[in-house]
Amino acid sequence: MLQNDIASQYGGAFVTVVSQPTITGGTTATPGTVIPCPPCNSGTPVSDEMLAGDACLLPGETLIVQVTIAVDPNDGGAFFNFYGALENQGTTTGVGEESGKEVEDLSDDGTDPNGDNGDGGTNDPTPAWFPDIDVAKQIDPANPPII
Ligand SMILES: [Ca+2]
Ligand SMILES: [Ca+2]
Repeated sequence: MLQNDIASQYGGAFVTVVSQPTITGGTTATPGTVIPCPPCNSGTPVSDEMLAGDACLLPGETLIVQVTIAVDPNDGGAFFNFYGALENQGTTTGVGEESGKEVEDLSDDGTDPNGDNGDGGTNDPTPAWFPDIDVAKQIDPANPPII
């Protein structure tokens, strides 16, 4: 299972899902199927389950799921961390076919699922930064507006 409750983690900054979750890569031969999230397109919170539970990953195999969302970082209900970034973290769980034991892992910021991605630990949320955009204007005294 792959769970990612983006709406709860982003708060009011989450607007909607732009493109449904899709499997875009990985090394497993049995990636399973993704679960479309129709509630996302109606403006209600995104379903946090992204896989149907039919994926099978052997030790060391990977599966990449991509979803595109729209955000409004200016929403008053946005949840920012101490440094001013939105944060997101997915959780994956599985059951060993032979052991029957349940395992779980939280995502780490970066592309290496086995290491710390060069920062922090192995379970760091991924920050999303939105630079400020400012606009200014002035009247050029050499070319004043015609009134
Ligand atoms: Ca890390
Ligand atoms: Ca991890």
